[in-house]
Amino acid sequence: MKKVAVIMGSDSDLPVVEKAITTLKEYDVPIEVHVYSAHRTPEQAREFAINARKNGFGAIICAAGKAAHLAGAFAANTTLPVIGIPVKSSTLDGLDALLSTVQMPAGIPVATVAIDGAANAALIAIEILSVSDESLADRLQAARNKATETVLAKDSAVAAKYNS
Ligand code: RP5
Repeated sequence: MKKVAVIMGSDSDLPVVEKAITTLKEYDVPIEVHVYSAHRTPEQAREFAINARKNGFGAIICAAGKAAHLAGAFAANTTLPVIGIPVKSSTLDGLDALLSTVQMPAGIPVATVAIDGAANAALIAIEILSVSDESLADRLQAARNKATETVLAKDSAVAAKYNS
């Protein structure tokens, strides 16, 4: 199975990023986690991105806050899918990171999730790997089925309490 890279701009992003890590581990996806910054360690970030495909990665998750150009910088240096997590780490409540991450010009895409949306970032990466891995596809479907059952059980409970 291809690996997923989980990159964060600072270790201060880790409380948010941990949800992506735990989700990927739940699906037994091999991961590599790094702290690389587009502005503090630009050479290391570039080196990792350039070599990611030949090093066995299938997708790259990049989490960053403030003027968050980490995902864009990675996308500039690889044709692997890059998923951006805007992190709420500033006085602007993550809106700065959201706009910095999502507003990529045509040609260099970053698939951007919600502010602090680390679980969905992991799920998109898993969905990408599932295109060529049927057991992952089955596990994703099983999780969806379970979510449906959970909501239907809640519906029954609420309906039983309030409907006459
Ligand atoms: C961004 O700046 C990081 O991704 C982090 O969200 C934010 C603050 O970084 P630290 O000053 O906490 O290292 O580059």
